[in-house]
Amino acid sequence: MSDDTLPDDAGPCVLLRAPDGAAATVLLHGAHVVSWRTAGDGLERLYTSPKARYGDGQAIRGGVPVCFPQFGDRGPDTALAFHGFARRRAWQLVDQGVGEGPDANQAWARLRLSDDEATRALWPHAFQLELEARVGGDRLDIELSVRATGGPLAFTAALHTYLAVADLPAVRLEGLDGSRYFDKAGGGVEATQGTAPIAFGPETDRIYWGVGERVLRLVEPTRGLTLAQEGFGDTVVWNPGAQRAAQLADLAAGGEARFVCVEAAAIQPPVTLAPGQRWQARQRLKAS
Ligand code: TA6
Repeated sequence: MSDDTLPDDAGPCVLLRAPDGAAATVLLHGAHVVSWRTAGDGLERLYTSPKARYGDGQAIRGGVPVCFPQFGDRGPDTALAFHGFARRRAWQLVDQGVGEGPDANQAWARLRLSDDEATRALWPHAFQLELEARVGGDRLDIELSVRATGGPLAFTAALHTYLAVADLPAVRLEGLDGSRYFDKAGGGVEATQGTAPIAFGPETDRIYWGVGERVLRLVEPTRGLTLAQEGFGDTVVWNPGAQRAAQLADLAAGGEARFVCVEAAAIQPPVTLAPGQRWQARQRLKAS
């Protein structure tokens, strides 16, 4: 998906174009990054479902959903929607530019979601959430920050990144060996990852605890991708497999073979902020 293939109901978006041709598309709805193309090969590196639903209140299947103020149903308030409300709401564009900041070759945009009457009805807290996306060369960096603008805050959060893959059976995820994980698809048990890279088949749905700043590698026969995270302690790995995918109305037939979610997450412990305090965390993707 790119700006010229976005459906009309996707709403307003920000187009990021770096001087070297790398590009990304960020919807104001959910501050949702729906497309990332690297410089040179112009290959789409994110998966966004052709059957994704857009518009007010929708959660888009694919791209980079922002989960806040809870990841899944693991959060401060179990009455909140699965993965929270941030991905379902319209954000504001604060600023965008090219060639400033830490990398002069990157195009960037910063979007913001602040509490309002509707969010306070769901979650009675004052907050300011910001997402900054930076694209250039073979890289996409996404930073999420949260400021407690009223009282103290407690939340969980994630960047639920859908990485495009050519052929799921040939994909391997390296770098999580020895990590403890919660195996949701495997019956809700805790386990330890062995030395073999992760392969995909039936549903994989795992939260790897305390991954911290370990660098992960998504390996395919003809391409690869390096993932790093800062400030996010946990990593979630999800692919629905064929059986679960068949129950997801916003996924096209065979769609599960086109992506793997590798998500930078802050789940355990939840993030706690004192009034006025700010938390920030990043996911950095580098294609090869
Ligand atoms: O991150 C993995 C997960 O929490 C899975 O349990 C799975 O349900 C997935 O997210 C997708 O959730 P969604 O609400 O977007 O359908």
